Amino acid sequence: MSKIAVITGATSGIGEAAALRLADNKFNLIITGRRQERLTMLKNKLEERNVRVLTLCFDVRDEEAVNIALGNLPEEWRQIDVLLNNAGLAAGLGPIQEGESDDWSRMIDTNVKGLLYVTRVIAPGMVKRQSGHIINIGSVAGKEVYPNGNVYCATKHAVDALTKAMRIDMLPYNIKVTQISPGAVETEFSLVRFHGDTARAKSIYEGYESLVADDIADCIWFVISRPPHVNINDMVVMPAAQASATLFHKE
Ligand code: NDP
Ligand code: 8X3
Repeated sequence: MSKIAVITGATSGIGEAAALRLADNKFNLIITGRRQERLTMLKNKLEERNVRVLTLCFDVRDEEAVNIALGNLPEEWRQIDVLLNNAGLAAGLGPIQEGESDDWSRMIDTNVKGLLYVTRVIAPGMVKRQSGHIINIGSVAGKEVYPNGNVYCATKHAVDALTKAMRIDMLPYNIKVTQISPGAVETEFSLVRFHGDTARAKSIYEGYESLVADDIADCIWFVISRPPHVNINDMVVMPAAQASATLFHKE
């Protein structure tokens, strides 16, 4: 029987690439995000790969919406094998004394609380079945703190801590918990971070070859496809031209 994966933030970037990769490997998919039009477009693409797809349009910051969408799945969608906690964002890049509290709330509510709300709904079924794999998308920002990254780095450090905590809590139930922590990946991430400033977003990826979403889909598929006795706890992956959060070799 085909396996089922839930992917949060499948409307763009890493989540979308992961959905395509999992469909290529015969996973049926529950894809989520706030943009229904994009979910529908992706569903059509995925169904060309002969898998079943359920789209759920909700904001991960809204606990009630998360519970309604994921807590009332049709019977045939309830046995979730993989949860990819990917939805996330950075908003702004500046010193703490100039921070916008609205940006802070968006990051904390999405990257930390959203991940918790989704996990809280899906994990009990995995525990009951004593089977499953939770994959959290962290970041180099969860390993290091860099200038002006303050709150985004704090949220990804929280993801790092929560991943370790979840692994401990899930240990008795045969549930794998993995974190994948990328460096620079060219997606819509910087466009969102810089509030739609395309030139500034583009400049982040200039002068070196950044990762692309497909590179992270490779990592996601690698961790999912290990044998049952093997868990990848944490995978830090950067462009060859990046050595740390701030150190790049640019042309
Ligand atoms: P994108 O901006 O391309 O994708 C982000 C995805 O998250 C979108 O599908 C978006 O969907 C979804 N999302 C954002 N906010 C919400 C919300 N409130 N509710 C539901 N879905 C939401 O960026 P990436 O693909 O790069 O980002 C994916 C993850 O990777 C994030 O957690 C990010 O922090 C992390 N990451 C990214 C790196 C990079 O360099 N790009 C490096 C390290 C980590 P929609 O807008 O439709 O809701
Ligand atoms: C995204 C990568 O370096 O902008 O998490 O924090 S970085």
